[in-house]
Amino acid sequence: MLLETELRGATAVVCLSNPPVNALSSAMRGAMFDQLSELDSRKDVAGIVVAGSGRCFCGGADIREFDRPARHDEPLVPALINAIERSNKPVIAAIHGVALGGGCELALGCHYRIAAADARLGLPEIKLGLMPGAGGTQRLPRLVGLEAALQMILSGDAVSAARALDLGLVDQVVEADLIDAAVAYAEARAGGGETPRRLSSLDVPPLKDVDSVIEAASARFVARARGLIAPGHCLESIENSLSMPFESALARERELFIECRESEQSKAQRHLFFVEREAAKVPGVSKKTPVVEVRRAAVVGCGTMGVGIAVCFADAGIPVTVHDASKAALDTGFERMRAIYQTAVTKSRLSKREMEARLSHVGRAEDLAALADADIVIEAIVEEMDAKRALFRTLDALCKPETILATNTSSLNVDAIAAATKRPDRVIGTHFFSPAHVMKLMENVRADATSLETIACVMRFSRKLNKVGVLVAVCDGFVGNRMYHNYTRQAAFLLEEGALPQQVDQVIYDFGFPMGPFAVGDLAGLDVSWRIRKRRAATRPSEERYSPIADRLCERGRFGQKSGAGWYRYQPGGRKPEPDPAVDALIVARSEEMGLERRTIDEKEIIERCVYVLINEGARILEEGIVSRPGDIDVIWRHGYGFPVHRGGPMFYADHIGLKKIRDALLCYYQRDGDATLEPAPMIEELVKKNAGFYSR
Ligand code: 3H9
Repeated sequence: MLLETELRGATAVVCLSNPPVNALSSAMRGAMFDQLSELDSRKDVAGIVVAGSGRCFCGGADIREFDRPARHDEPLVPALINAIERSNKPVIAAIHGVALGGGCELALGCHYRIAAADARLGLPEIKLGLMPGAGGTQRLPRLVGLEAALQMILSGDAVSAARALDLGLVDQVVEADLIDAAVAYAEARAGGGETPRRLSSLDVPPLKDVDSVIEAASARFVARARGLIAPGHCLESIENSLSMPFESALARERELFIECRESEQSKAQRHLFFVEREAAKVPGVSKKTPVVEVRRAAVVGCGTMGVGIAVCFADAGIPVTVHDASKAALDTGFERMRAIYQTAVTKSRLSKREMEARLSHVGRAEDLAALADADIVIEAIVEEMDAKRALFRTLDALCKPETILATNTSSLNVDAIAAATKRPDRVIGTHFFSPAHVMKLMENVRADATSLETIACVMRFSRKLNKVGVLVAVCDGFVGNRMYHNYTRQAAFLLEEGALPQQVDQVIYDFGFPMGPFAVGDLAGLDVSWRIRKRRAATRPSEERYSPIADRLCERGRFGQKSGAGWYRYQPGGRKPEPDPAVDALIVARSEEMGLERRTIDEKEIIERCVYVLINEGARILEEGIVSRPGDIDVIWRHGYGFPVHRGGPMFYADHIGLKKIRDALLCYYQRDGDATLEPAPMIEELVKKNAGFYSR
C-alpha cells in the first residue's frame, strides 16, 4: 500500500509509504492523485496533512524511472502538485527527515509546511544533471526570494529546518510530535476559514539589485560549470519567475527539465548516484553481519596523511588519538590540523566554537600503548614494508583482540602486512586520498584473510566519515593508482613524441578533469612518485618503455609547487603553473636522445592514449576480480581522481563511446608503439565480439 490515510477529527493525514525514501514513482503519483481528489470532495474532511512514513518525508521523483520508457507517466509530478495546490482545503506538509527535489516541490505545492527539528529541505536536482521540474524554480523564489532560491537551486545543497524557518521556507519547526502539530495547524487554518496560501499566486518579493544578484549567481555557478547544461537551465528558469506568468514559466520549466533529463550528462550523473550506492553493498555482508562499532580510533603517523585522517574522525565526532614517536612531529601535525580548521572558519564554513569542539576530539600520544583501547588503528607512516610490518607486529601485541588494524598504504601488499600479525582477519587497507579530509574516496583493501566482519565494519565507518568506501582486492597500486600509473605513463610518452605538458594538461582539462596529469604531479609533489619509481627500478622489466623525464626534473630539485618548479614554474609562493622553457628543452633533448622526430600530436590522440588506456586497465582489473563491478571503478575515478562527473566514470564513458571504437584505437596504438598497456584487454575483445559493454555483459 503506497498511502496510509487516517482521519483525525476533520483532518485527513495522508502518509506516503514507498520505502526506502517515498519516491514519487508513477504508481505513487497515481495513488496520491486519486486519494487527494477524493479527500478534497469529502464533506467530513476540513483539512489535509501530507506526511512521509519511515525515514523521511520524500526523496523526490523516482530517479530509476527516468531511465525507463515512459509508460504509466500520468499524472506527472507537476500536475499532481498543481492539483494539491488547487485544493480548497488547507493542505499542510509535515516534514521529517528529508524533503528533496520533487519531495521539496511537493511541500511547496502544499499551502503550509511544518518541519521536525532534524528535517532538511533542498532541491538537489543539479547534482544529478537535472533541474527542479515540478514548479521548484517558480514556487521557491516566490516563497524565499530570488537570492536564497538561486543559492539553493544552483548549489543543490539542502538547508536545515532552522535555516528553512529563517528563510520562510517552513512555517513552523516542532520538537514535539510532528503529526499532532500538523493536525493542529490544519484545524486552526480550516477553522479560520482563510483562503489557502497558494505560492503560484504570489509574486517574487521585490529586490533592489536584481541584475547584480543574477550576475553574481551566474558567475559563481554557471560560468564555472564548464559545459554542464543544468546550471544554465536552472538559472534561465528561475529568471522566468520574475518575468513570466506562472503557467507559462511552468511550461518552460518542464521543457528545460526534459532537456536535462534526456541529456547524456544527466544520465552519467544518475549512473554515478546509483553505482555509488551499489559500491556500499558487499556480497556476503548483510545487515546481520556482526560489526564492531568504532567508538574510539587511533592514527599512527602525524604527517600530511595522518593529520588529514585524524581530521576526518574529528569531523565525524569520533574521538581519535594520534601517535607519533617525536613530540616535534606531533606539534607540527597539530598546528597543521588547527590550520585546516582555521581556514574553514575564515571561509565561514565552520564556527570557532565548532572548530574547538572538533579539535577537542583529537588526543595525542607519544607512547604507542595509549592506542591499546582503540576500536580501529589506522597506520599512516612511511611507505616502507619493513617499517609497516614492524609496526603491525607491535600493534598486534599491544591492542585489544577486537581492534581492527588498518593500513593507509597506497601501494604495498596488504597480505604481507597482515602476515606480520596474529590477527590477519582483522587487518585491512584503508587507502585515503590526499588531502584526506577533503577527498571523498576510501579504497578499502581486503587482504586474503580479512574477515567479512572487518570489511563490514570498515565499509560502514567509511560512510560515517562521510566518505565513499569502495572495496578492492590486493594488487600493485590497487585500483586507482594502478590505472593512474598507466595514464601518466602515456602522458609522459606523449611528451617524448612531440607534446608539451601544457598541451596535454589543457586537453585533459577540457575533457573535464579538474587538472591535467602534469599539474597534478606538481601539486602532489614529484618526489613522492620518484621514490616509488626508484624502489621499483630493480624489478622493472628491461624491455618495458620508461620515460625518465620526471626523474630528471627531480634530480634538478624540481619537486613541483613545493619547490617552486616542477613540470611548470611558479612565482614565489604562487600556485599558478607557468610553462617553463627549461622543461621544454629537457623534453626536446629526451626526444633527440631517443632518436624520435617530434610530431604534432592532436587532441584526439591525447584523449585516446590517456583515457582509453585507463579503460583498458580497468577491464584487466575486472578480469582479475580486483573489483567485481565496473561501477566500483567509476566511483573510484570520480571521487579519487576527479573524473568528469558528466562522463560518469571511465567504464561508463567507455560504453558511451562504444567498446569497438576503443578496441580499434588501442589496437592501432599498440601495433604502432608496442607498449603492452595499449594491447586491448581480453575482456574488451570478448565484449566487442558480443557487441556488449561493461554494463551490458
Ligand atoms: C527530482 O525530484 C526531479 C523533480 O524536480 C521533477 C520531477 C518531474 N529515487 O542514499 P541512500 C534509493 S530528481 C529512487 O543510501 P540515505 C537509493 O538508490 C530527484 N531511488 O540513503 C537507495 O536504494 P538502494 C531529486 C532513490 O538515507 C535507497 O534509496 N532527489 C531516490 O543515505 C537509500 O538511499 C534527489 O536527488 C530517488 N529519488 O539518503 C535525492 N533517492 O537501497 C536523492 C534515494 O536500493 N537521494 N533512492 O541502494 C538522496 O539524496 C538520498 O538517497 C537520501 C537518503 C538523502 C534521500
